[in-house]
Amino acid sequence: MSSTQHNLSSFSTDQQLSADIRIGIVVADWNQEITHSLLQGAQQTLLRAGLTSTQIVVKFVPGSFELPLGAQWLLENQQVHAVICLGCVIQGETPHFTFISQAVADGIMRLNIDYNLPVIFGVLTVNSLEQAKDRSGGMHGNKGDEAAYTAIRMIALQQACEK
Ligand code: RBF
Repeated sequence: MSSTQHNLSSFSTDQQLSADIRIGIVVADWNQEITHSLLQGAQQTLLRAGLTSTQIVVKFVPGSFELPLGAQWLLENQQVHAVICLGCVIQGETPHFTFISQAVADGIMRLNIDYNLPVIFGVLTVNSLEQAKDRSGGMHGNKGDEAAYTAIRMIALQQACEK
């Protein structure tokens, strides 16, 4: 997702969703400068796809480690058809980067399977703040935007498979 070769930020929004669709977004406040830009990108994309703000539920958690539990609460209580998880983990001098990134990826994958609904991994795992900026509205697009697009595609796929 986050590479120089692969940038979905210039996708087309021809996939229109029905009026009863609700999408949750969980945002980690850690590295807020980055994650709130990811949120802006995701919200813009959902609105462009035809959702209204009442169809989008946004909740904040302290850090990326808390994203899976926040997503689970949305799935349990907010009747959402998908959840987008947005975070930014920056490589530091401690092994925290590896533990947090792995835990979040595992937790989010588990939710996908357990709830049979799309839970989107919109977490930047980068070496520097610079790389994070490039991917949250900079030269490599906005991965929040791409995460929202992925949610829309997966909801549409699920609906197509159910027909
Ligand atoms: N949360 C993030 O979302 N991104 C980070 O880069 C990040 N780095 C952390 C580094 C350390 C040393 C610690 C202790 C926490 C970090 N967290 C980070 C917060 C983490 O996701 C979580 O909120 C806390 O560990 C509380 O469970």
